[in-house]
Amino acid sequence: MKALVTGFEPFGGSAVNASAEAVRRLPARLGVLEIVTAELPTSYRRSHAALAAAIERVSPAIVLCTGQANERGALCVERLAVNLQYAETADNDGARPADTPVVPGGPAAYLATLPVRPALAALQAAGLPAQLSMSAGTFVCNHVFYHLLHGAAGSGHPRRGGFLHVPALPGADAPGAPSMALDDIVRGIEIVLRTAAEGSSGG
Ligand code: PCA
Repeated sequence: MKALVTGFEPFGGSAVNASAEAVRRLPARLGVLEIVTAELPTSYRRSHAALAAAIERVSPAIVLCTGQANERGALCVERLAVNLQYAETADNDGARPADTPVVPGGPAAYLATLPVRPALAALQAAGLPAQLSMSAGTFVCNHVFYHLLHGAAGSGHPRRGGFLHVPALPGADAPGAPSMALDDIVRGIEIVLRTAAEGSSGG
C-alpha cells in the first residue's frame, strides 16, 4: 500500500519548516506502507498543482499532508478543511487573499477521511502531546487540505486523506514559543500513517 506524505517549504521569513524536515526523515517503508514524500511550495497558486502532480505520479491509497503551525505546542490531527482563504501575512508568492473561496462553488467544508480518533489515541498512547483540531486555519495548509479532499471526493483517490499540523522546532521561533523535538514529530507522523494503514476510514 502506498502513502504519499508531504511537508511545506519554509514561509514567513523562517529558515526551516518542521514539516519538511520531518518528512525528509521518514523511512521508505513502514510496515505494509511504501512511503513517497514531496515538499510543497507555500503558495496558494502553486501548492495544489504540486500535490495533484504527486498524487497522479504515485497513485497512493493514503495521503497525509503536514505543515507547521507556529503557535501550537501539540501535534494537531485536523478534522476539517474549509472553503475559505484569508492570509494574515503573504504566502511565498506575495499573495494575501482576503475571504476568497478555495474552490468557487465548492462545498463549505470536507471532513478528513483518515481515522482521526484512532490516530489521536495512538499518538497519546505513545506519550506525544496531541489533539484533534477543528480548524487548519485559512492559509496555505487549509488550501492544500481542501484541494486534497475535494479531488478525492471527485475521483475516489486517495481513499484516505488527512492533515497533521506540527509545532515549530526548538529554537526556530521566539524564545518560549511552543515547539517539539524533530524526533517526536517524525515519530508522530509515522504513528498517524500506521493508524491510517490499519484503521477503518471512519472517525
Ligand atoms: N504552515 C502554513 C502553510 C505552510 C505551513 O507549513 C499553514 O499552517 O497554513
